[in-house]
Amino acid sequence: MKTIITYGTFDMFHIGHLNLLRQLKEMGDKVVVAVSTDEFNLGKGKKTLIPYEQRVQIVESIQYVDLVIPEESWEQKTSDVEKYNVDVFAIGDDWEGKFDFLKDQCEVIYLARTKNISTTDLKRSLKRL
Ligand code: C2G
Repeated sequence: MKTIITYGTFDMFHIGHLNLLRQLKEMGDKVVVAVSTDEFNLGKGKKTLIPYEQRVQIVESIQYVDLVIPEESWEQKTSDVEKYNVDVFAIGDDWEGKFDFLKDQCEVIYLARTKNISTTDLKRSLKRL
């Protein structure tokens, strides 16, 4: 049983998020997704549009996802990898190199982001409507 974990806000869920989660399911058997809480996001300087509970429900309904947990701190990744017997940590390459410290515990993979879509762009487009 190969377990993959990833972390993210998944605000205004879009094809970039779906492409990432699909790739994770193709890589392993169990996909664990840590969804950033609203409070944690404020710490990232990100104001989420869609509240945490709704973002959890949306991610939980994605066929590629097996388990959703809260992301509440930067530090939890190390203990999550142990707690969920994670084989692979994967995230988009906008984070390239940032989580290499996990290489002592599991494989670390940075996946190419989907081009021409981001929550930031979606918010900007909405403002122009
Ligand atoms: N993503 C992608 N392509 C896009 C947009 C996003 O592949 N066009 C990926 C990101 O690289 C990330 C995931 O989708 O792996 C979730 O993106 P965000 O919700 O923007 O995640 P972020 O706020 O960067 O949170 O501890 C890590 C952080 O919680 C990551």
